[in-house]
Amino acid sequence: KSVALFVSDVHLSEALPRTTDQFLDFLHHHAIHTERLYLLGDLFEYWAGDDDIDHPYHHQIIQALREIAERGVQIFWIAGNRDFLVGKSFAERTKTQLLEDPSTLLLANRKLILSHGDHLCTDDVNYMAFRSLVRQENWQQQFLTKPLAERKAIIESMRQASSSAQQDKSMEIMDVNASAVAALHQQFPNSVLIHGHTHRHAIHDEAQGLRYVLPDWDCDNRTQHRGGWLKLTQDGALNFVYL
Ligand code: OKV
Ligand code: MN
Repeated sequence: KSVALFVSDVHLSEALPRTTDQFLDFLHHHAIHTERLYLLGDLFEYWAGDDDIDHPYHHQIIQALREIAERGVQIFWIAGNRDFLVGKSFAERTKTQLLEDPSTLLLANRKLILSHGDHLCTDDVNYMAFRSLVRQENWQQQFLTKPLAERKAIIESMRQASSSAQQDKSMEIMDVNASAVAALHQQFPNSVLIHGHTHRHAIHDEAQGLRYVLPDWDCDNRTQHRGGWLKLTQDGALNFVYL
């Protein structure tokens, strides 16, 4: 039995049935055999609010998470930039503990820093401004007063706008900022940083410490790489496992 599994950027969506099946398969056949499951953001392509919890598509994901939680797996959640509107109702339904970004902990004698990773992309000044706005309690309360259908329409239009703008943006601006990473390592010395978001799956052995970047999934438009997760075992070993 492993100590923990770390997964991010599954981007679950009804439009991606292969990805959905792979994730449900991951929960039933792999996550069930770990002590702790860490969901490190962007599990969903987007989350418009906890009042969308009973949507049949969401219901099957939530049931699967709850099932493994009831069978003894401790589930933890760090919000991504797509599913930051996940709230207490989702946490209660899935028996998941919501964590701050970043969160630090000691597991299998390893000091860990867990983050989604978007907060480290400080070169993307426009995104950082947007992030600080939408992460405000007031802003979210206000946004959540809008009808669900209206919120979904707003998010969908943002997605359409960004899919054309993203092409112009240099790839560099989308990666983490080296100084932001160094600062985090300095704040929590001798720790391994685990994050996702950038879709630049890698292990970085830098002066300040190790950085494990989780792979994104996307099993429907399978291109360069495969999805997977990071596994921490009793001996403190960290290994990627691929679909
Ligand atoms: C994804 C990124 C756009 C980077 C918005 C609630 C809000 C979800 C959303 C909207 C944007 C994801 C879902 C997109 C990633 C960008 C620009 C830069 C750096 C809300 C829930 F605000 F309305 F409440 N979003 N989209 N970027 O267009 O796919 O990662 S997105
Ligand atoms: Mn992300």
